[in-house]
Amino acid sequence: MRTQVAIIGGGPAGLLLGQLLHKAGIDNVVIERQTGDYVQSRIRAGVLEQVTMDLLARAGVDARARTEGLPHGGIELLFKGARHRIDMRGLTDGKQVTVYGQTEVTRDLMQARSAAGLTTIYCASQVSLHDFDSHRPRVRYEKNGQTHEIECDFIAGCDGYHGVSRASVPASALHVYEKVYPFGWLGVLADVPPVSHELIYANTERGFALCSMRSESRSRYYVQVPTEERVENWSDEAFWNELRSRLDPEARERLVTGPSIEKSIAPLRSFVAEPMRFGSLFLAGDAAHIVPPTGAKGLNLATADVGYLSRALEIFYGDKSASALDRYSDVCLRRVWKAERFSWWFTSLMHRFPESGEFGQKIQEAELDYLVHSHAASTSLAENYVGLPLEVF
Ligand code: RFL
Ligand code: PHB
Repeated sequence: MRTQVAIIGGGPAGLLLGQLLHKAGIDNVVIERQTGDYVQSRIRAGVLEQVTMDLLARAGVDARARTEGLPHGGIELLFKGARHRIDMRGLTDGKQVTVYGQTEVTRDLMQARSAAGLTTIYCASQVSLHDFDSHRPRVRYEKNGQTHEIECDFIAGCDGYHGVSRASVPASALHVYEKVYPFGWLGVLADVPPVSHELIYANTERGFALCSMRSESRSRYYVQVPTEERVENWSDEAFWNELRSRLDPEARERLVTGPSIEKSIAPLRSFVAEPMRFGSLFLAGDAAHIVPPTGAKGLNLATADVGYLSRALEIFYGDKSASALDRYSDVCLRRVWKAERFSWWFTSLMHRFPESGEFGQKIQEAELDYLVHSHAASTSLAENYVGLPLEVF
């Protein structure tokens, strides 16, 4: 088989890239290790920046996100037992985020891909990347006991943190920056109405908590737990009790509980691999960088990467110029590092760090007090949360 761009990974980054390229008349194939059902069932991100909404529109897959997504113009910060609203819309000239689950984004992209008749190879095993230091790279994989090969012009590595793309690059060509946090998020999804109409990020002496949602009738809640915690140790009742203990009295009163639909623990990590391009191989999304979820930036960074990559490939095929492809890594990394900084800062501000003790808690509370009362500090939080603008090539 031959294609212009072989996309490794059929998560949101790979699928969105495929759709953007298709719109630009660039042929592509997506190679995914899992089944489509598996990809669609992963519960992850929930908050889309305007930049992501604009990219979904460019790809022609924003209809449902626009009608069913919930526009949010503010968030609430809870500390010392009281909630304070950050008016993101007011502080950023009307910008907002859209609460719309990654599962739904993935579903919309999968439907658009199959409606357009584009090739997606699910259940591909032993995926391997070859000759990406040349202009004739190839991807090999096995399916149903047979080995297949795809010849292409470029490979897009959109296969997430554990994927094969980054792992195929010689270690000496990569610089990896990493910070692992000593805690994770225990998350629960439940068909109960959200405790509040906006997201609540809580700093408490028992640790961080987040009240999020997927719709008016489906809630997503998280509590900080030690890294070594196991999800089997958490009954629904234990989870609700812990969440309740981290809320303010009014929210505690309003919290509606119910059986969990999903419960899992996500470790927290900051990670960047530089550069994001090796010859004909381009890394995008979680394959190149991870942020802790506190700032809701992971999916949004992934969509921004593929927004740049699709434009650079359009310029390559349309204008016969490789100049935008040559700038891809630098342009992405500038934005990536700003999101890394923001996510690290917001994580550090909101979580309980075992080693920092009472002093650390007091310092966090003082910073939060400053943050919610200082126009400058609130504006900085708001403009990062709604998402920094995309650079133009
Ligand atoms: P994905 O989603 O991991 O998709 C990669 C795909 O590649 C496939 N794959 C392979 N395919 C072929 N061959 C191989 N060898 C392969 N190895 C892997 C995988 O099966 C998969 O289908 O990466 P992508 O597309 O870069 O997307 C990134 C996002 O998924 C991620 O950044 C976000 O979910 C992070 N995140 C959040 N981001 C936000 O922007 N806003 C949020 O509110 C938000 N909340 C979250 C989050 C992540 C969380 N977890 C579980 C880590 C909340 C949580 C709890
Ligand atoms: C979510 O709804 O899953 C979510 C929302 C905000 C975050 C992280 C996750 O910062």
